[in-house]
Amino acid sequence: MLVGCLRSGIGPLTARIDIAPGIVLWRRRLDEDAQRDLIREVAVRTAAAPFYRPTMPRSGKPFSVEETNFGTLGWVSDASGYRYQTEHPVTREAWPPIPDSLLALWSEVSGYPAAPECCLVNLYRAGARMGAHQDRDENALDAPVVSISLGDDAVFRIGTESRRGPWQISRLRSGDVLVFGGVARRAFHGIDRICAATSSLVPGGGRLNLTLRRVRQA
Ligand code: MD3
Ligand code: FE
Repeated sequence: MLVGCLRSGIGPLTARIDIAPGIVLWRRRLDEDAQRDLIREVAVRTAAAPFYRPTMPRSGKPFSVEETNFGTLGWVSDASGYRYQTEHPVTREAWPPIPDSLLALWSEVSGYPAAPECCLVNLYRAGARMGAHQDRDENALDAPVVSISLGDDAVFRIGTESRRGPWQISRLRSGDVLVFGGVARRAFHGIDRICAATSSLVPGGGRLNLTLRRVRQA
């Protein structure tokens, strides 16, 4: 049993916490080895599909977060709006494939019968944040979103379908996996701040977040 857990990168200290209806937090679901393996898989892919800084619809204001994607569809934002597209907006190349380890994780925790099409990768250097928003650019709203945290701790905010809250604040740490489904799928959420230098995992420092999403109806 222990060997099986270690082999699949599931930390022996992983714990399932039910945060709210539809939200499951798997603390330390990825152990240190699995976290380092994932960092290497990200590095290989971002050499071909580099992080870039998206801009806000209408205002054109740059995000504080840098982004790239893996999978057949990537989420992008620019002056003309939010959308999913098949190519990297700077290189115009197809996005690199989603790592097999993340496809396996999706199968284990999502309970969804079809594979994710998008792995959005968010890079938070010190000072970056993400304002409260809903994820509503997907047609497959019956599929959950699975989020993996790597590197520095983050202060995470999760609310309801109302922009006004109420809010629950929690801390996300390296190796944590969050699953949002059902009534939580349309909840407002955001990253208030990054706790700088709480981890040395990410080259150059900061936090990486990978979110797996099904975009089209299966
Ligand atoms: C709750 N990312 O990329 S992941 C995003 O840590 C995003 O980078 C944050 O929000 C991050 O859109 C939070 C957790 C998350 C992702 C999707 C959700 C929470 C969600 C969709 C519905 C409800
Ligand atoms: Fe989001």
